[in-house]
Amino acid sequence: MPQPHHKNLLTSVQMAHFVATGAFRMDAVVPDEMNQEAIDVLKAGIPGVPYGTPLSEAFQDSPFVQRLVQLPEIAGAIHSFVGPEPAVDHHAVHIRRANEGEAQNLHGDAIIDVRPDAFDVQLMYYPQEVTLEMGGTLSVPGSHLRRTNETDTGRYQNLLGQTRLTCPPGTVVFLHHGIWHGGRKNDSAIDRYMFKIRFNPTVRQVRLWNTEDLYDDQVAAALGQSFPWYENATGRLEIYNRVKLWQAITGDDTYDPDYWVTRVSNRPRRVVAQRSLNPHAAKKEMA
Ligand SMILES: O=C(O)CCC(=O)C(=O)O
Repeated sequence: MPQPHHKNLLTSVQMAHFVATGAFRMDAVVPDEMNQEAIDVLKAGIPGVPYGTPLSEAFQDSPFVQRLVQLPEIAGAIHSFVGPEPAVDHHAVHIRRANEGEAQNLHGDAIIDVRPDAFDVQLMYYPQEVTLEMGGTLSVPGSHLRRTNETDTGRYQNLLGQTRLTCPPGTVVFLHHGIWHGGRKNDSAIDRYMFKIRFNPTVRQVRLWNTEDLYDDQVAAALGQSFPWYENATGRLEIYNRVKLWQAITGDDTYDPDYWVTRVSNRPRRVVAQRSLNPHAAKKEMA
């Protein structure tokens, strides 16, 4: 895959937004002529790709998908999240049928995966306009670092602050692998299509985006945001988890705007005790 131009990489503020919310949305980023073609391509099905195939070698039989991932803004975002030459984990065409009468429960797309310093990203491409009736993907901002297992989140309904995607044609949403999400009930007369690819990084995810604004105040503001479904106390853990992830992907483990990580990792080494800490030596000192 050609290296994306610097200007197509995400900024630090955009990356911080992703680290805080678990999602990044690019409205109408795919041109209309591709969106027009897409439904027929997705209806025909996208041939399988063996797990772990490097992106540049994947989708040899799917020129449409190759064009999709090579669009400069999309290539720039993929590079920013997972770096050059990620591996394709899997891909799928998701269809919510017209008036199908069912919704998916909330779920994450893998077993518990709490890597604190790495993540997979899922590209979701919506070729059509998605209206509220069409059952756009439900997702829960800020849920991606919470430790729950795959479909167990299905017991939760209607979390405060959840979002249901409505979007113009050609929208791409990138999701952190852990985010709670689910396709909603399609109450419209139109089948709703979405194409998803999950990418695994093959390099350490450190400073893969445009870092010119690394210490912009808006980075701290993005990382510190809360969401209405968070508990007063446990919600703070999400901020802690995010800062840990941000430290890992920036390579700066001193960055901690509200000192949550600093507090709980504070283990000073300097000993100022008057007497020796070795009990045998201490006995001798007493004698
Ligand atoms: O169809 C959708 O909106 C979401 C489907 C999905 O992400 C899934 O099945 O994991």
